[in-house]
Amino acid sequence: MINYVTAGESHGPQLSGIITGIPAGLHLDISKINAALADRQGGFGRGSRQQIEHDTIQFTGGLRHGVTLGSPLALTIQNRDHQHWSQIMDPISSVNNTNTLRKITRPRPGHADLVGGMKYGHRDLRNVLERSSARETAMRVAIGAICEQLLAQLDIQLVGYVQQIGNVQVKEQPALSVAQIIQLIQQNDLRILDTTDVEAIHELILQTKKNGDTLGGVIKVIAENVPAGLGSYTSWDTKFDARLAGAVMGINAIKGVEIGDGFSAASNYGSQVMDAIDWQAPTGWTRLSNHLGGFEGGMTNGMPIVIKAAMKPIPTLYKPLQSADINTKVVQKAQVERSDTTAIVPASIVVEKVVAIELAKIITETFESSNITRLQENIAAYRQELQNY
Ligand code: EPS
Repeated sequence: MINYVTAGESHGPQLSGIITGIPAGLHLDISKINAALADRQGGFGRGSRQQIEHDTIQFTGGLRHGVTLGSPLALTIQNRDHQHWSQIMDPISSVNNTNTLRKITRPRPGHADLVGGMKYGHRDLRNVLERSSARETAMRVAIGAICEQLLAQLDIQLVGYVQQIGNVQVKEQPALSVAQIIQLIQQNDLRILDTTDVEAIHELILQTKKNGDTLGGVIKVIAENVPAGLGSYTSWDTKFDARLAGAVMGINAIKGVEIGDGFSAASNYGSQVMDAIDWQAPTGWTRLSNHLGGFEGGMTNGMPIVIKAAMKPIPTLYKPLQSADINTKVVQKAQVERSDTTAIVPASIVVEKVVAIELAKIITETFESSNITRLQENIAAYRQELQNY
């Protein structure tokens, strides 16, 4: 079964990741992992940090000649910006002059700064900010890109894209396949389907930046060809939709998660929300619609998984809100740190990769998966069995 852990501070020497449970024998395309990392660095509305970083993945365990060994994969991404922070963020040596530490004492509302400091007893809130920074998501994207390659070997595809930026809702185009969505969103720097509003959104982001403010948005992920029956209705903690929602909520700045029609289903009649069942040869069981986003009883039902995430605006404001100094307790403006105006585009890649991780996790939990060929055989046999149920 897959598990992972990440470590590393935003301006520390590097990000590290360990992932266990990836089957042996999986040929990894390293260029695809690096492409995902480059995509996460892009998007309109990013700050200047991304001009410094050129995220690439290094393997220091679990891989031989590009093929997984079944042992833990050890991953590294360098923080190039660390060279400008080498004294401030030195893991071992202390600095002589504490004025050079770039201490944070005026917490930013909406960031982890204040509560993190209170909980861990830090008097320099940089100790909180450095880890709560969304820089960490680079490693989750690398791990998700590995999981996505595993899923591709099982004929499962997924994509994450942007549906809304600030209050601008992008027109949806119904019944697109994952491949068609990928093709469309690669043609603009907002990862949106319909380009009518690209200029208006660019203008909105630029104006927001000028105002010293930030923007959030809505992300949608679709996963196709997921076998039915992942997760279980038998106990609350075995329901896969709940796990998936939890993992997506675990991404920085995500404040809402919706599966299928989600909140809007609450105001419709049952007859408008349930997906009628059909059986067709040779594919077998299906549904005539997908209001429930690929889940019934906490289990995948074979329809595409549709999950949406609401991202709040970034809490670092160039025109800061009221805060108070943790030492003097004097009420004054929050501290300003370099940041992005919006990170909705990178976040759409992060949500996609986190969904990939959770899918790979539940699959390797459900099926014997020491070796990729055996896993492929197991899943093919299982799909066949379901078709004839
Ligand atoms: C972030 C603040 C900014 C972002 C960072 C997330 O970092 P810096 O202060 O170094 O400019 O660039 O995101 C990344 C570094 C990244 O790779 O996504 C924050 O406070 O969360």
